[in-house]
Amino acid sequence: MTTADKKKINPIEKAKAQKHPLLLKQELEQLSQLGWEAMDEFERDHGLKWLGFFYRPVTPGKFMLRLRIPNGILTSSQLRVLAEIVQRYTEAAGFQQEGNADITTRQNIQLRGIHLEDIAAIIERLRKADLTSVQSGMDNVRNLTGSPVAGIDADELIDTRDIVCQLQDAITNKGEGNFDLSNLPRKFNIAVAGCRDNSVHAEINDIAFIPAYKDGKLGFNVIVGGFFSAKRCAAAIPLDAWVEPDDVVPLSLAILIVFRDHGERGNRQKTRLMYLIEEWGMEKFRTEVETQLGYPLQKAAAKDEIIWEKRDHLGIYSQKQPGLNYVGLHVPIGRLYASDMFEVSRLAEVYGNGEIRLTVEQNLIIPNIPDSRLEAFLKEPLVQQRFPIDPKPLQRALVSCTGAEFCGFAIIETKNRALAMIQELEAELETPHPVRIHWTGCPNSCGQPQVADIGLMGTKARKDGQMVEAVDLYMGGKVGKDAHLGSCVMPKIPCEDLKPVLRDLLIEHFGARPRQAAVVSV
Ligand code: SRM
Ligand code: SF4
Repeated sequence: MTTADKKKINPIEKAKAQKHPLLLKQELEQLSQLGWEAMDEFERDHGLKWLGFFYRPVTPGKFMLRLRIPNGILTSSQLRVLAEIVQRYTEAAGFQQEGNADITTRQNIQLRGIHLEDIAAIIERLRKADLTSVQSGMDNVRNLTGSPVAGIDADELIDTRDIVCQLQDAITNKGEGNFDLSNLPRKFNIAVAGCRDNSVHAEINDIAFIPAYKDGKLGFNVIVGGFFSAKRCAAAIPLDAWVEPDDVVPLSLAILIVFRDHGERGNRQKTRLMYLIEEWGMEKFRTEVETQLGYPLQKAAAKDEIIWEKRDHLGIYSQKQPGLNYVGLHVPIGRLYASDMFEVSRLAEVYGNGEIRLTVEQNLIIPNIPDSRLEAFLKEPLVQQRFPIDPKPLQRALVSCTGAEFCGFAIIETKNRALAMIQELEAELETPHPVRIHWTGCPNSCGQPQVADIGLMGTKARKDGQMVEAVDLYMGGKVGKDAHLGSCVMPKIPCEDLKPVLRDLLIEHFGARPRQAAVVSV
């Protein structure tokens, strides 16, 4: 990068320099009078994302609201507030069914159909419910992920809940908005793993904390710079640092400040943290972080404690608290309707202690169900009919990004297609174990195809002289211990030709058998 290049700043930076987008919070009344059509384009399309409201060119006038759910943990009353918000928009959003929401690949929730004139009231409602959507998009730290079974897992190493909440409070100024940490050069992801199975996909975060023992003490090794983008994907690399749990917040803030003050602000395809680390080299990066932190970092522990295969947490598990269980429910492609959200809230209250947890596989967990209540819980219609605890193996591990239904970047439709195709494949094949199939509608990789057994990334291909919806097919992604990224093995498969390709792959590589044959051999 030449000095001249470094001085160039991109248009988003210019707009941010003119007015900090968090200031929009004070102008919501005027904006609602103005209407979304007349709003300044930057503020509508980008600025409002600082408050968590995403303009959707696919559904103009109906915004998406991205929450922050630290560590993926929320209460039944919080979920009910979200259900009420979404329920209002059933008609307005033009959904065939009632208002909807999605569980995201960062243990988070997004709501659809929001009107500009309701934003101020929604922000106030969220505040009263101890929720926030602030800084959930654009040049901000995204939802902070942590072990979904923190504090309840009998085998956990470090309870990540408090750490993640403290970090969220520091980054967002307790949900009110933090001017100091909301003008980063680009988006930023942080994950804190507390168990042995890398339930947060540590390697794809800008900073990840991974449990490790040093001199008999339990803390975290730190890896940095992981990211996916349309142009490049990189796994995080060691910072060569080990920290105690109390150091997670100060170290994260120090890294964020170094990134904020020194990160590239030119070509937005090259402004993620990894580019700064590469420009400086890890030694200089680490030294700058230490200077910002005000004390030297300890060297990394020789090994970390990620020694298990990744768990999906679906099914029934005894908690570390005797007599209590957590139950993981499968939410097909993460899609929730208002009625589901009300029902999940009710179940969490009637059978558990009102707590609900989300996973990066877009599923949910209801914890704290006493042994004596399990049987009744499992008979509930929502568990029996909508969100099973033991779905079929292909459906079990299906993940999908938003895709063309709501996302302006999408090259293809994902969620509905993914679900329909998996149902057809389940009908044709008997698969001995789950196969993690991840769909993502464009190369931005929100659906993380690089961590899947089979990843499908939206693209276009030419078929019979026509451009058609297609996928690049990825394989080899490994999660849990020894995690590594998969790569594209088959480009440009038209979606209409995909099913037989998947069928063959499932048979050749994952032990699937045609159902007919399975019946015959029995
Ligand atoms: Fe993402 C942009 C959806 C996880 C990489 N992502 C977008 C936008 C905001 C684009 C837009 O404005 O339309 C999508 C909103 C669509 C919508 O209406 O829902 C979007 N991303 C999602 C979600 C909802 C996918 C899902 O269905 O679960 C996930 C929300 C997470 C959250 O709760 O905050 C989501 N996005 C991810 C991940 C996965 C992760 O974090 O583990 C990645 C790859 C990891 C990473 O960021 O390094 C990811 N999203 C991107 C990128 C590429 C970033 C880059 O450096 O180039 C974009 C485009 C951008 O930022 O310019 C993007
Ligand atoms: Fe949208 Fe592309 Fe992300 Fe899917 S991968 S949500 S299509 S930006």
